[in-house]
Amino acid sequence: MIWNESMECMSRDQMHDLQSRRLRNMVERVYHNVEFYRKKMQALGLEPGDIKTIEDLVKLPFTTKQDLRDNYPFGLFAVPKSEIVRFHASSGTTGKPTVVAYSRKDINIFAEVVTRALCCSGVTRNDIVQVAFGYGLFTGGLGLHYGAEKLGAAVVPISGGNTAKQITLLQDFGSTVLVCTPSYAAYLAESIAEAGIDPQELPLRVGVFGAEPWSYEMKKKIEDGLKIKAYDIYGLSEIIGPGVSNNCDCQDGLHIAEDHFVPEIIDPITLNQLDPGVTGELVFTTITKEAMPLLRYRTRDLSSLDYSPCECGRTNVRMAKIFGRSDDMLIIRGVNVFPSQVESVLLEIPEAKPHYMLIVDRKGTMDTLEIQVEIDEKFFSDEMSQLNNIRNKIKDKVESVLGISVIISLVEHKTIKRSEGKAQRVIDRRKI
Ligand code: DLL
Repeated sequence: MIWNESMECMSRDQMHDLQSRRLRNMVERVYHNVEFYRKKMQALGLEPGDIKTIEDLVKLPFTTKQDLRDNYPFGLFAVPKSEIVRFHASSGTTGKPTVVAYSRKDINIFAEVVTRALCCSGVTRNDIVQVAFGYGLFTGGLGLHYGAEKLGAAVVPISGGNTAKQITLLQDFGSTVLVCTPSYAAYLAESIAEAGIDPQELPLRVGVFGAEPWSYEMKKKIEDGLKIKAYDIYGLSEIIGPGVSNNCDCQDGLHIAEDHFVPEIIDPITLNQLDPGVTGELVFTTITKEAMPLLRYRTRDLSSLDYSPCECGRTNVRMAKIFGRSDDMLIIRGVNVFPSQVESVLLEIPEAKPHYMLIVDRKGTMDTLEIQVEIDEKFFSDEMSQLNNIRNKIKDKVESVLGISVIISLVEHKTIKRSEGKAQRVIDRRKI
């Protein structure tokens, strides 16, 4: 079902007009209400009246995560504090968290876009949705919660972790939809198998997974392990949270709620806009948000845009699945390596489980990449030669894809810490 046909299926011309109108209003608002943007625009010699259509986006200044940090906690708000009804924050690995705020209208938009995303994933009001994203400052739990409620589905607000209870509720409540990170879904699939439960017997039918990059091979492992169809949900706190975009049944990219968030792809070096189909950094401008609207927010996520019609009937632009962020990219002996590339290769190998860790180090002047891989117990053997065969097979495949030599360490079942939220897959020990 398409939740909001008028917004998800309008002609490209209508969308252009709607976005342009909303952009004009939004620029006017931030210019008058957010000192940070007024100063930035003045520095560029820009006045709100210079922004007439969506093509004028390129004139506007970018916003970065650093800008949010510099204005911590409330410096970018465009409404008085009395208008704010909720905060979220993303933890960030260093320093203070990034704070985001929502007005009542923003909260309604948040629920609306998550409802659309769930409908895109084939969820209906007859479903029972087990929300295994963390509830709290993270946008995942509450975001999916209100979206599923708005749809009219029944929500099981279990939050992340507590795996034994997750399984009990999957069985006893008969949840039909699971939403969580893909790494946690893989862990749940493993735990269900270990408990001797046949996933075929569970009513679970759909998984809506996101908040971290995951490969197609990971998707297949989860679909096989849980006997479900998996969909990709994307979003980021700065823009709203989950629901910025989602796979439809065609699973060829993720439809963006572009009546609220206007995407661009830029070259991260020259900052020039790139054409549809070309991969670069994804940038969003919020055109309806009240409390903390952002102009041209640089996500660091790498993607491309596809404006061609989709068979599902939605006309909203599709973004390509995100396989990594520019800051996830490891440079090892001068070669660019994305953790998701390694994941794709590993998971094509039947003996490998979807649990791995990349350890980057430097010996002398030489970077090293060790990949720890868990091996399916049924292949674990006391025979050295058999383990060596598996190790060599993995090493050959990974090296041929990455183009650098790697050290493969086969580790025993459960050696690698299981993730209940966003997985940490890289330890970089280089002191650069
Ligand atoms: O992760 C919001 C979210 C919650 C999205 C639940 C989907 C589901 P942040 O914590 O601010 O917000 O992290 C945002 O996570 O810039 C991407 O790098 C990454 N990310 C989010 N969804 C996906 C996805 C939430 N489907 C950052 N695929 C983003 C790949 C994703 N990466």
